[in-house]
Formats: sequence, C-alpha cells, structure tokens
Amino acid sequence: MKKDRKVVLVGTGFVGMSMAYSFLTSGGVDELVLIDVDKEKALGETMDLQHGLPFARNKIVIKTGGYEECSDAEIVVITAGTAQRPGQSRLDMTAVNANIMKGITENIMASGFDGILVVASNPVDLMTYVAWHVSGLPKNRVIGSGTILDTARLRYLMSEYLGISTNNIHAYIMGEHGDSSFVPWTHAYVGSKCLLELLDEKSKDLNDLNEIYHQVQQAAYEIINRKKSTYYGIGLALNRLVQTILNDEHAILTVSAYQEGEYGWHDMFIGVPAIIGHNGVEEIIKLPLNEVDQGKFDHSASTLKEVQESTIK
Ligand code: 6V0
Repeated sequence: MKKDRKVVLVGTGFVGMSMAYSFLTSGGVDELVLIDVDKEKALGETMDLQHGLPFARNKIVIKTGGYEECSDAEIVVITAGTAQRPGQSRLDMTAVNANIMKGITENIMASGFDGILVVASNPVDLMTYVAWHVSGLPKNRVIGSGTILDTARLRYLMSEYLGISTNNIHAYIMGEHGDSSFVPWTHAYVGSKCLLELLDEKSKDLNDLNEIYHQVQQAAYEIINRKKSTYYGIGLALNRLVQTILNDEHAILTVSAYQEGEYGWHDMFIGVPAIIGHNGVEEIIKLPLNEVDQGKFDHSASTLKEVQESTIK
C-alpha cells in the first residue's frame, strides 16, 4: 500500500540535497527517505536536515534507509551518479552513469516499488531510458527532469530582457538536456501575446533572444567552471516536478518523456512539453513545429539515439 506524499531520494549529493532542503521550506512532502551508496553521508545529511525541522513549513519524517523504503513510496527521485567535470559534456558521462542507474533501478524495483520514478542524473534523457527499460514500469511513470532547468534559465533571462515576470513568459526549451537543445520561438508567448509580434512592436531583435538561448546552453559550463557543479536551480526544478505529481496539478513542464512518434521519434526519452499529474506524464503536448525547428528536434533526437544505441543498448 503506497503512502501518500512519501518521497525517496537516491543520491544525497549536491543536487539531491538541494531538492531535499527545498522540501523543508516549500512543505508538501510528509516523509523523505535518503539513500546513498555512501551511508555515512546519507546519515549526516539526514541529521543536518532533521535539525532544520523546527523551521520547516510542515512536519516531515526524515530518515536514512535502505531500498526496502521504496516499496510504499509515491515517488523515488534518482540524483545519484558522477557529476559533470569541467570540460566534460553530459554525454561523456553515459557509460559510467548508465551502470550506476541500472544497479539502482534494480534495487528500487526489487522492493516492490509501484510509484513514479523521477530521474535527474546526467545525461538525463539517456539515464531515464535506462531506468524505464530496467524497471519495466509503464512509460508515463518514468520521468526525466529533461529541459525543465534549461527552460527555467531561459524564462529568467527573457524576463530580465523584456522586463516582464517569469510567470508570464511561456517559452520552452526542447530536445536533449544538453548541447543540442533548441527553442521553438514561434511557440513562445508573453502573456497571451506571440513573442515574435511583441519583439516587432518593441523594435527588439530576435538575435538578442538567440544570444539569450546561447547563454542558457552555456550556463552549466559557466557555473561548473566557477563552482564545480550546479544544484540550486535543478533542486528547485525537481521540487516543482515532485509537487506537480503529488498535487495532481496537470501543469505543463518540459520533461524527458518516452516518445511514441509525437515528434517523429520512437523508443527514446527527450525533452518535450508535457502535462504532469498524479499518473506522471498525463499527455505529451504536440507542438506543430515548423520545418527549421523539426530539423533541430531531429538533430537533437538523433544525437541521443546514436549514443543510446552505441553505449547503453
Ligand atoms: P554529487 O554531489 O557527486 O552526488 C552524487 C551522489 O550520488 C553522491 O552522494 C554519491 O555517493 C551518490 N552515488 C553514486 N553512486 C551511487 C549508487 N550506486 N547508489 C547510490 N548513490 C550513489 O553530484 P551532484 O549531486 O552534483 O550531481 C548528481 C547528478 O545530477 C549528476 O549526474 C549531475 O550531472 C546531474 N545533474 C543533473 C541536472 C539536470 O538538470 N538534470 C543538473 C545538474 C546536475
């Protein structure tokens, strides 16, 4: 029997703990179990978080545990793996993280887990495929964090550029969470106004937005060069994804979702806008991409598919 609002985190590194910490301030989770191959680290993190509970938004049971804790969890979030090093692309990490992901997923499933698996470990689209393949769970119940973080970075920078709240910027980054992602600008809106029309009216240049996208694409490299890893943004993004599922919000997020031809590709995970609710991916939003953007999607998908077939199949 599943326990409502029980979340298990596998991987108590920077990313996982940023999400875990944010649960204390946001509330919305009743039980949080921390698992890591480094048991002492998981225990230390548990104690540190527990001491913040008097300041937390709601009471949360926080503990360290083994994989048996997954048996009645609503969501298991996987952020375990080696982190990206300076100069390394996300795809460079495929083989080593795929092995870690396989072992973790087997352990989770051996507990009898029957909830929703959320994957953030990089390269996230490929790691989500491994988790789905090994788990045998239905496609809607395995979700990668995909381009949620990239989209958040884009919305932030566009908001600064346009002087309009991030809440009213409806623009998505699609494709690989990595170097081949892209923005379908013709599907970007500010409030209910088409972005391209707004730029025209304000005599602003689409090249500025392409430069903004370039900054998004380079963001992880820029941050990693300066502070070795990125974690606050993805921690908050994972919190948002978890809460969207727990609260059955039916919000649209750009997750890495299993493809069955929605954008012309099959048997792979890639970042697309999707409606997220209690069942995980409730529906993939099919945007009518123009020829140029479909070309970019195809390039991104083929980049992933090539590595998927050569490294993890
Ligand atoms: P980190 O701080 O090194 O933490 C990784 C944790 O995983 C450590 O505590 C390890 O002990 C643990 N771990 C390793 N192997 C296992 C295992 N077999 N079982 C259980 N635990 C294990 O890395 P960090 O937290 O910075 O990054 C974690 C992952 O998230 C990496 O793959 C990053 O590339 C990825 N990111 C994903 C992002 C996204 O948008 N999806 C964004 C940033 C980082």
